[in-house]
Amino acid sequence: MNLAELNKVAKAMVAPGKGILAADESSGTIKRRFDAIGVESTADNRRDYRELLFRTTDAMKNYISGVILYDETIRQNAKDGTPLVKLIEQAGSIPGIKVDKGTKPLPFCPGEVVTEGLDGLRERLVEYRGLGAKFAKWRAVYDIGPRMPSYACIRANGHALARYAALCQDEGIVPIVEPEVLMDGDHDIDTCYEVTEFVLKEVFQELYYQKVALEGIVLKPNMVVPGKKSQKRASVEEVAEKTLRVLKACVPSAVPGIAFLSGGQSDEEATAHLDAMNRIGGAPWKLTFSYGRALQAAPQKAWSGKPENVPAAQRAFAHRAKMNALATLGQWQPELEKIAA
Ligand code: 5MM
Repeated sequence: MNLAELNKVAKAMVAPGKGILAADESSGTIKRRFDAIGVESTADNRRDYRELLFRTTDAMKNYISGVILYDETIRQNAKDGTPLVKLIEQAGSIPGIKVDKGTKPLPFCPGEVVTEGLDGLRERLVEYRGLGAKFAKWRAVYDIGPRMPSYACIRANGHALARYAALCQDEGIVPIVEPEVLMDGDHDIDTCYEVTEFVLKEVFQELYYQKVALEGIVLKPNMVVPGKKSQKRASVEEVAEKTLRVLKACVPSAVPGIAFLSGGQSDEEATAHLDAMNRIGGAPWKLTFSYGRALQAAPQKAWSGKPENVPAAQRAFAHRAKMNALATLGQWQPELEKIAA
């Protein structure tokens, strides 16, 4: 492991004023997204859509430090034959790859899941590195419910995340470590805080046991928010304060950066929360975004599968990328949302 190189890549992924585009929807997820806009999920349509994002040149150059790809996309060429990975590199952005194989039911833990994909991972990492990936991503999922998440779930997922991260570093690839406490359900913000704290403590313990160098990872956590169905809503300030508090309690300062997932927040909420945290300031790590839905919902809707809508979709993507880039600097203002990109 060349720790200096891993640290260099990790720092570039969380560079101030930039963030990560999560475009690693698996086949089932992208089909659901396309269904919502009335587009058939064919390989060509998936290629056309992702190509339009990666060819949003100014936004990619100025605001997107890295792109998380799915296995299909890292092998795909643009319409003119240019590999999609090359488009990302030409924009000065870093290609990465989702390497987990999704979730499976966890034995004896009804309703809970564990992320799989460790078997053969080293070989896949070697192949992905050859295809241009400099970082990888693995997502663990924790649902909040009655007696959930269980300790079995927290331990199994923490262990898998650490095994994945160690393999990545051994192969010279920066691991994005993504423990996602879901915001489904009716729990309040303090329950989210408690579960997030337990999950993060376990993840960092496991990373230590597996000898992962924290200087060479990027953490991708949820923010501390109330469940979507909770009657008790939280202000932007409360979310920012509680998210920062739990991270300070759990994440060592050796970690170069934290790139949040959006998790089902609205586009503007995800931006406002990130902005508020960066306005508070004083954190030992960079705080940025690694959004999927909060970056892509607007361009997907604008595109709707029609070639004539590509410029509008690119404007929508550029706008969200710019808003979130400003949020990484604590310089976003709600009024900026009204100004067309
Ligand atoms: C883009 O979605 C990613 C892949 O999800 P599936 O494996 O379920 O298809 C997902 O891991 C994503 O990177 C993160 O959840 C963050 O995305 P959001 O939309 O929560 O910002």
